[in-house]
Amino acid sequence: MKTFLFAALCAAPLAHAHITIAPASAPAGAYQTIVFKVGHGCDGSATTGITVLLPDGVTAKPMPKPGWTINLVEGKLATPLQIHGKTITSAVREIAWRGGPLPDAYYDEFTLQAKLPDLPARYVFKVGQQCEKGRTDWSDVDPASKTPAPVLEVMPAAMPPHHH
Ligand SMILES: [Cu+2]
Repeated sequence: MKTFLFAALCAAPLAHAHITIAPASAPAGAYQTIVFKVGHGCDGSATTGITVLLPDGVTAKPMPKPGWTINLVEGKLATPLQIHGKTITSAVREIAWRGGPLPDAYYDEFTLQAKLPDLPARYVFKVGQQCEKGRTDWSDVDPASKTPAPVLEVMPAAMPPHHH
């Protein structure tokens, strides 16, 4: 009985899948493939655009997607980053896919490769969803919100093996 109740509670968010991120956690400093999963449109209207805002400390490249064009917006970094031994002061901050339309009855995924920060923390990826009618901003930091922003938990990188 307890098990059943637990399963039912876990299944509830899937029924209304939002826009979610996978994986939910990844090691600090990794080059990580991140997938944004689009579970439905805006109140039944087909999706025509997805815009991902990269959190401070994260740089990323989008994976091209047939039927969708990509627009990158570069901006100044709040904190300069060291990449390949070079100091980077500006980088892509916003990745937008336009296309579709992706009907509300269908599901799709938008992929990027991110260079994760060395600092373990919860990184919030605000996502804008444009639709034929209206839009939804997945930008609330509160996970209990109706429109929570996808969050990636960056974990401490595993210690390198060493010899005794
Ligand atoms: Cu939803």
